[in-house]
Formats: sequence, C-alpha cells, structure tokens
Amino acid sequence: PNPQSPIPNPQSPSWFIWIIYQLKNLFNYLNIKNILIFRMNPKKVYFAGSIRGGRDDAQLYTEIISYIKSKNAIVLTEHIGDNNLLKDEKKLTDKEIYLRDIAWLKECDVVIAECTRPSLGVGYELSFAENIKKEVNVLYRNKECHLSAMIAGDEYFKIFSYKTKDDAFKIIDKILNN
Ligand code: 6IA
Repeated sequence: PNPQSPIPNPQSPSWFIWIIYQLKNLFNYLNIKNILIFRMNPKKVYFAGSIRGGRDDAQLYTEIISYIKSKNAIVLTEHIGDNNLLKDEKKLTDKEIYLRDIAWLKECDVVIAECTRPSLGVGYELSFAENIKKEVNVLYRNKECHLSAMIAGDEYFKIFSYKTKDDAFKIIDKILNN
C-alpha cells in the first residue's frame, strides 16, 4: 500500500475510489494473484536421479522430493527416492518404464535433475527434455563429481552447483518460484 497517498475526507465521493485503490495496492503487495495461481495450479516436477547408475544418493533424492512436495508442487517421479516404490517397478518391463517416463516428461512443467551420480538414464532424460523445450535444471555437488561436458557445456540447461542440502533447497525454491 502506498503510505504517501493522502486519506480523503470520508464525506467526499473520492473516498470510495481511494479505498478501491488501496485494496488494489494491498493485493499487489501481497502478490495474492501469484499465490492463488500457484495453489490452484501446482507445478508438475519431473525429478530425475540415478537408479541403475548407483543408489548412493537415494536418501538425498528422498529428501529433495519431500521438500519439493512441501512447496505444493507435484512430483511425477516419486519412486526415484523410494526404494519400496522401486520394488514395484520390478513388475514393469524396461519398455513400460521407458514409455511411462517419456509420457511424464511430456506432461511436466519443469525438470529438476540431481546429477552428482552419473546415470545414463538421467543424461537421456535431460536431452529428451531439451528437445521438447522443457525447462531443465541440473543440480550437482562439484566437490564430488566432474559433470559431463555434454551437460555442463549445453547452455540450454540451468546448472547449479551446491554444497549442502540446504543450499540445494534454496536453489529449488528459486526454480519453483520462477
Ligand atoms: O540409468 P538409470 O537407471 O540410472 O536412469 C535413471 C533415470 O531413468 C531416472 O531419472 C528415472 O526417471 C529413469 N528410470 C530408469 N529406471 C527406472 C525405473 N526402474 N523406474 C522408473 N524410472 C526409471 C528401474 C528398475 C528398478 C527396479 C531398478
């Protein structure tokens, strides 16, 4: 609200307009429109992380997925962080997994990939997402890996190196508020 705008005399007709104007300012100030749009239309996130490439970071994937969900976004690929859900995946053929993941890539609003553990599947997904013009965000811990030049060198990708889990969460906040 604009504290500088003078309060008109309540008897004057401009008083009503002044109230409307102040309400509009308050609405903008609280960013209510964006909050409502976000609540009613949550972002669909395709989270990518290593599976057959190695499960050393599985616990971290779980925490990142929980964090994304706590921000009112939908994670299409929850199984990445859940070893129990992955057991169910064993009932699916590789072709079924591939077709389902491609459908989710087409459906998502944004891709977030944790790339510290190199994974052929994640690399494939990043390239596929680029080809269908999805926003692609890559997070990795640069102290623990040397990101492939095919990822680090592709200017389409938004690449973030981070140290701690809290740093990763802050990056995710920025991605989701975009
Ligand atoms: O090459 P990778 O397996 O590390 O590839 C991992 C990436 O490919 C993930 O981001 C997933 O989205 C996708 N992906 C690969 N395998 C699977 C899977 N089951 N289920 C869902 N997504 C997958 C694999 C079988 C499992 C029982 C070990």
